Amino acid sequence: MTQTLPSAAVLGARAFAALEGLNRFTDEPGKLTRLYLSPAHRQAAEWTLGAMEVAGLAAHIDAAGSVQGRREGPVPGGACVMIGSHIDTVKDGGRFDGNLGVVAGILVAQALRDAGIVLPFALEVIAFGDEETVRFPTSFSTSAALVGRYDEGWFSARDSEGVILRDALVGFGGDPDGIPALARKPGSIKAYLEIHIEQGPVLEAENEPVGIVTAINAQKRARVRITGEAGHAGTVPMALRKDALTAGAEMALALEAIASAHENAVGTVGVFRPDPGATNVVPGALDFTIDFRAPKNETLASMDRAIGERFAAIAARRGVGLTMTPYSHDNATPMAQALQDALAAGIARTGSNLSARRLPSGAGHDAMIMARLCPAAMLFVRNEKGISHSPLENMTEADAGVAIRVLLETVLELARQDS
Ligand code: HGY
Ligand code: MN
Ligand code: MN
Repeated sequence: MTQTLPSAAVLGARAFAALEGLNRFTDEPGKLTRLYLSPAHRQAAEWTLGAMEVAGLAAHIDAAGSVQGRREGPVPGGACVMIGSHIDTVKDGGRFDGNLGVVAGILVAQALRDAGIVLPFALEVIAFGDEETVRFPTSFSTSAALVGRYDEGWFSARDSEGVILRDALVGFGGDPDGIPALARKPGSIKAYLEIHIEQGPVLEAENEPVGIVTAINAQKRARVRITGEAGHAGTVPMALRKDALTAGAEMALALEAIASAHENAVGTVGVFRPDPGATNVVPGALDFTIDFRAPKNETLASMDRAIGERFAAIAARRGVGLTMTPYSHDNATPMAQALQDALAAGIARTGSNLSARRLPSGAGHDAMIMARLCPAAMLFVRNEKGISHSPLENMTEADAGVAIRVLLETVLELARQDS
């Protein structure tokens, strides 16, 4: 019996119920911390696999730890429309970042199956596992595997406990040797679609539940190590110190000034670890990270030069050693125009009161990696005060439902275009 498609309200309720289940899995009870290849990631991947199977998808956990689900189209092995996002989180993160997009894909597959709708292409849903790259110094490694851009050097990357990625992957049940075979052929994915909370203030300020992403900002990250001289906090005169921490602090403020001086740019020092980290010891070394972003590649390049020059000058004046190790760099990535327009059609079919507001993304997403292989597009959903990467991250069930209904209508729009 063919049913009608579920309403936005029903889809929102289903999404929040599913997120309740998925977000039980954390590495830090009382917080949502689910890092790549952790025990909680494994549990969440198995939960996701089960949810995909209930929705009628043939599912498996792949060699890199992503969960892939597929419903065949008329031509077995034919091209697919892929809906995806990530189920790894930052430390003490929010419930919706990434997770919403995966649940949305599963609910779209379930709704189409329940309505007896046969698409002219295969439908895939994917739950990436290393989008946040919080644990290892990688760069969107699981979506990179799918587009054939996996960096073999990542296998020897170490987390803050010294665990090597290759060992963690094998322990998770992944297969380092199976990663090259994950790469999809050009043309095998017709479209990659991702729903994601905006993580910014625009949609809420304009009272819009959803918006279409035009482009994803360029971003670069690096690990920085300062080496000075450890000493007795009570006896080393200030003029004779080679204090690694204060040198790094001056560099952090320099990054802040450089980012503030470049149009729509941002710069962040998120990790700051002095060594040995004792109250009465002048820090002899410091490890910290820099993350900087801008809408234009040339702006990012100008910031990169300024950072290199300023950090070197600070290190020279203070007589400390400086090592900068870039580990992630992605150019600004425009979203496919035709898919943006398909999302606009999906919005129009969902509600005449909705506008197809288009806006850029300051946050990075797997969509920027998928765009190296296939047309990619994102639908942003309003979230409370734009707060994200925080336990305060929040959104409404109603908005989740509207977004998933838009995604459903967009897939049907692509089917109409294909027929
Ligand atoms: O950092 C980011 O932009 C994303 O949340 N990984
Ligand atoms: Mn995300
Ligand atoms: Mn995130």
